[in-house]
Amino acid sequence: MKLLGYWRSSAAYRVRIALNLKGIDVEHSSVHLVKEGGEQHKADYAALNPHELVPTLIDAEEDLVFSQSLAMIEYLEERYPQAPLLPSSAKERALVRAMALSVACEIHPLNNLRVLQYLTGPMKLDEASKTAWYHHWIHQGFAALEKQLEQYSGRYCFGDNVTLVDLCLIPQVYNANRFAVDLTAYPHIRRIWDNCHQLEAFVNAAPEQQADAC
Ligand SMILES: N[C@@H](CCC(=O)N[C@@H](CS)C(=O)NCC(=O)O)C(=O)O
Repeated sequence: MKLLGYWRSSAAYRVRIALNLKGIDVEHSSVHLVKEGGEQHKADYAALNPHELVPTLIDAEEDLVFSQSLAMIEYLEERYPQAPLLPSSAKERALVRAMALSVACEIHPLNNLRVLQYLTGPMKLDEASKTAWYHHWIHQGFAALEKQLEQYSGRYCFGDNVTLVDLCLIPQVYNANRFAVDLTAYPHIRRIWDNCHQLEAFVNAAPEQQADAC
């Protein structure tokens, strides 16, 4: 299998954590999101992923090329059930997926590179306004998630086992730190960040550990 990603991509980071937790070895290939206007927009990449976003996962054995990090993680979960990332009951799986999607659908897309570029480009916002936009959506999403963590978290986001929620949360926190968001109001999020970083799978998936980090 081959994962086309980028060291700072939160979505690729989610998949890297899943691969590490499950002990799956894949080839990594870098798609530079900024160089020369972004390699994700080049014709050869767009032919693989018409959304022009990373990651893309290729499983040549299955003649499969697809996008969307959560679809990739669910695919890995089905093919490699070791170190499960979803709980065993339907009720708990629903709760885990809902929390994970609250990061992946309600926070991440609003602060994605192309959205921020659109704000400072065609919409003519200055850097301070762009930063205010970024912080606004992080705070709105994290405040809601913090309440859910109050109810559901244990050592990790959902009880004492790592789940899909942690795979979504940790890259989002990494990104929020990069944009200097004050996370003081979110003690559960900060605690879970610390706990996840006790695990090699998370440490090794971090952007700075990737071969294309610069
Ligand atoms: N929902 C998608 C999001 C993919 C996505 O937004 N990837 C970002 C990096 S985290 C990207 O490629 N951005 C490039 C751009 O905005 O041009 C997923 O989970 O895979």
